[in-house]
Amino acid sequence: MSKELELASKYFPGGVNSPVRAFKSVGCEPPFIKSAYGSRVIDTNDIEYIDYVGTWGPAILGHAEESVIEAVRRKALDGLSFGAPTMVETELAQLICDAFPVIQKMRFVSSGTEATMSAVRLARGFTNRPYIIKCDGGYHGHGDSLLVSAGSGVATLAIPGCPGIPESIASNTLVVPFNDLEAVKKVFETHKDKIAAMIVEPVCGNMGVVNPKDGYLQGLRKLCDDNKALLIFDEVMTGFRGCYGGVSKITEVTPDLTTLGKVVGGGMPLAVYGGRADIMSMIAPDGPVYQAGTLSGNPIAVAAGIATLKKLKSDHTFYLKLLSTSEKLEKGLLNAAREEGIKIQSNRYGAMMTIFFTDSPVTDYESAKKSDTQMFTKWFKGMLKRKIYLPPSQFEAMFISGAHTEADLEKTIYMAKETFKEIKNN
Ligand code: KE4
Repeated sequence: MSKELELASKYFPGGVNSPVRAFKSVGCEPPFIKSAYGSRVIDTNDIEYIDYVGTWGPAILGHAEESVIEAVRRKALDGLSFGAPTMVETELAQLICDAFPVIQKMRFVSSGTEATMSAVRLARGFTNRPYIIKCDGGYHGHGDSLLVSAGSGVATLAIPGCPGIPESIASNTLVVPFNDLEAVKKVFETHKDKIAAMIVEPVCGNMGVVNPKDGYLQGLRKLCDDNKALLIFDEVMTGFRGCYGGVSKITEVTPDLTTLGKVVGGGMPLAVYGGRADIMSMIAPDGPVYQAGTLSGNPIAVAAGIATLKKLKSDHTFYLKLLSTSEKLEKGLLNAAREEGIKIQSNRYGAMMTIFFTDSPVTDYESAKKSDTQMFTKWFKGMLKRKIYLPPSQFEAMFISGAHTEADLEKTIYMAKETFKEIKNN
């Protein structure tokens, strides 16, 4: 065990502050990162990697982007936190409403988990109904209601996703397969007037990237309308990842509530839930649904978010270049695998992508789980050895940033060829 991991493990479970960072699913030790810039991260042994984790999505501009760093530095000089309203929060809210017309009113919180947890409580408070529908393999943070697993069968109530979650809470969540409108229809028929909302990643990122089938999101909108339930788009990962807005903008499907995180905070602890003003008016102090936070809307985090969104908004070629880079990488990896006779699938939404080690299309969690995770592990280790830092799980997404250069892509694809050559024979 590395000396860093050994010491950290004295203080933190697994030596980490979020489980995926421990690299357990790829059976190797994580490098401890000491700094990052652009498309690179540098570990405590001064090894520099081309980074496709991007701190799990926030680093869309690349790490330590100068306008974001300068905004944080300057704001910090004014003091770190006041626990009082500030005008910078209003400025960020205006930017968010401009990018997400489906968000009329919002509340800032400090993590995506807080955002989805609050959105679920709000949906239950607004509809006065107990049940929530989520998709099998969908991840919405570690709130009790959403950290659940599919029960047996399709329309049954969920079971706790881990110890510590009471059956009484888990059983208020219904789990359906992603991309299966019939299953959602059946759940509404079985529990008609008890369903407050369906929460969905409109493009999944946590079973690996899985895109919605044509008509799926539109179908969810209709089923929720027909059953007077709310539709919640969890865009914590997809927000600003495929355009200067969300999947709701691209598909023109309007959710009642949206959650955001990651990019919107520019790498600082900031997330958002918001949507229809009539629903948000239920939130204290305007309404009876309580939600609060000491560091909610923290001015330093807000300054990072403002700088990030302003940078994304001001460069009209940003997304054109980002999507072209992402497409080139995807094509290069597919060709490299094909040349070595290794069967992979690639699912991509904008600048987030997953390479699945399977020869059949991945359209939901069941098909994602058919991937050869041992082959994924060999791929991951081979690329890490070649200084390419990938997400340490088959069921996560690679994130490409505006800082990834042609040279980064060429090196990544070259190293992928070397790795595919190496792993095909053993
Ligand atoms: P956080 O509480 O980690 O800020 O956000 C939870 C969350 C909510 N919704 C979606 C769609 C998410 O992807 C996430 C968090 N994503 C994971 C990566 N798959 C964060 C990485 C981690 O858990 O360390």
